[in-house]
Amino acid sequence: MTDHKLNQYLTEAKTDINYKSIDTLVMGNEAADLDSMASALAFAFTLSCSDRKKNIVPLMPIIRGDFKLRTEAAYVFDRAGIDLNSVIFLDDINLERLMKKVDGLALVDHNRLSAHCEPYRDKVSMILDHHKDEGLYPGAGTRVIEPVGSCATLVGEDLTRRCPELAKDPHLATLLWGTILLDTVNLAPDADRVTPKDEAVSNTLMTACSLDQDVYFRAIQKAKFDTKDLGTFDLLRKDYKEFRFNSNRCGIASALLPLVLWDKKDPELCLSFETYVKRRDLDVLISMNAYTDPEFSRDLAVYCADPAEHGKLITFLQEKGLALKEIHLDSQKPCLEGKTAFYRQGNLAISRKKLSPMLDDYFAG
Ligand SMILES: [Mn+2]
Repeated sequence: MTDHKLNQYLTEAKTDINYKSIDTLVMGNEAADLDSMASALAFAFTLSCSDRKKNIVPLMPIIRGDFKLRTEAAYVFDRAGIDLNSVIFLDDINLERLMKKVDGLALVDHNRLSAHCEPYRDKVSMILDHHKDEGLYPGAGTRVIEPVGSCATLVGEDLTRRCPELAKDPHLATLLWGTILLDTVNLAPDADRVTPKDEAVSNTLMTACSLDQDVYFRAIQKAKFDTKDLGTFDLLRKDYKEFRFNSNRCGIASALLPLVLWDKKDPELCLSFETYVKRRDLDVLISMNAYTDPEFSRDLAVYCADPAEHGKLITFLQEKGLALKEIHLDSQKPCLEGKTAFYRQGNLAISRKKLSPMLDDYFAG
């Protein structure tokens, strides 16, 4: 660990936030996926290496406890030997107080501030991103917005210009290369994500890693779908969106495992759903479970706080063509007086993006 320059930098940056003013705070997007987090760390490290006098700090815009939910990020960070204690998460700081000491904001992997950061729009000084350019923050001095497969590619390109010796750092390369591989589906042309620039940067980084491309990619991909360390609450909040439809609060989780497997992990699944609903004060909780076993499949779990609502909602969803077929899970007793039920979803085309407007219709009627 002694020769881990990235960790040394992160440890220093974390200590310094308590004493020094911050020249640039580097932040990824709110979803905090691997690309966002890796890009923020690597870009902050690059800026710091290119000007040692500057105090550059990366911030992960999620709480520490949520990091493990991003199982692919946890895996790549681990392969890169990153000491998580040196990484700064949202609950390690007081954002409002910290921002008073921040001079410039560097946005990576997004080019529009999240709602809670909007008050700091005048501080945006740099943007490195691969999403659609929304044309905001014209005052930003550095503005690299290109539709490449991964923001990590732009960070990698930037570091070869700003600080060429960093491209040889095996830990940094492992972090960025893994991110590019995941985002471009292993640089596969048919996935329609990879660009010549992703390939070029990937080739540069690869030489600094002692890893086989296919083996590394498959391991990251496997980690992404690995739910063995996650309990029901983690599975529900991992990829979760909450909606308000005409005064009804509705949570829709997207999970990556079959309900039969979830039932084996948690024999008290119905009760766990009820606890989750009570904590979030929901009227309806839906879990959409998509997985490949061996064919692509979808399951649906529906919890309604009001049992009378359950039948009506299911009838409505059937009319909308979801083709639900009720399944009975081994360990679940008749579930909480008709509040919870589990289904196989025959219509594979209905994702959360399509389900939420349907629910909006339902509650409007
Ligand atoms: Mn991205």
